[in-house]
Amino acid sequence: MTLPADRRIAVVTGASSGIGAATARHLAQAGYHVVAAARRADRLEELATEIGGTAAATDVTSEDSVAALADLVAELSPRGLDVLVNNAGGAFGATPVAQADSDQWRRMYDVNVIGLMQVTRALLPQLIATGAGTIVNVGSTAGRIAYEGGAGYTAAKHGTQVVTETLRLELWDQPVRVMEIAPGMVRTDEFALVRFEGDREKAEAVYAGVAEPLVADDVADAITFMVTRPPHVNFDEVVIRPRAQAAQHKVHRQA
Ligand code: 8X3
Repeated sequence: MTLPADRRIAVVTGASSGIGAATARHLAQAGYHVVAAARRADRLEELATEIGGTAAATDVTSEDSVAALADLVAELSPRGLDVLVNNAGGAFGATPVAQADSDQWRRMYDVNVIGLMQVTRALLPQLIATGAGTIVNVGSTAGRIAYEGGAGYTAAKHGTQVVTETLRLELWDQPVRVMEIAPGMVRTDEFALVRFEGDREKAEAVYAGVAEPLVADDVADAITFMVTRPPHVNFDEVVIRPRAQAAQHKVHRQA
């Protein structure tokens, strides 16, 4: 299928749940044809049907899989790609450095940094081709600070941040904006559960007593605002937290 030449198109990675799925919905609402990319094909099909987009079963850590995603985008939109939201990422484990699990650290670097690079590298020519491409990398407040037990994740998310900054410098003369959104405490179905390997009690404790953590829709709403500004307007970085989180360790919790 080829989209009409005037149809704007966006790719969202990690679109099977949480911030990615919400962003896919919000961008579709804003008029984009959304290519929802993630590993879990069944969830993507459902989402794609709901939003009238395209499902793309993709593992961002695999170069072949990412090449197939780029081919799919080229087929859908020969004129190029308008928006790329690099959202695929995650935290695995929360152990102190002294007990760190090397495989968890590798997986975090792989998805939060290398995966983001691979998707960006593959889709960049298509972003340039439209004459007004936008990249939004989903970082984290974990890419700004340090916290106990967080080093594997904070190191990876600092990586996301610095790759974003580097790319903006490298693309200074190209028609592509490079933005980062860095969310703090966002309550999603999976982030904390994945981090604590399915331990519901530990996952719940992250949000305990916080009346209103951010939800995925809040972040998706901000991303949609950022990408729908005129093409010369670049949000270098947006840090977004719930009001109850004044700083990483300063969280208002009710008993
Ligand atoms: C999620 C923010 O506080 O869990 O990216 O590191 S935090």
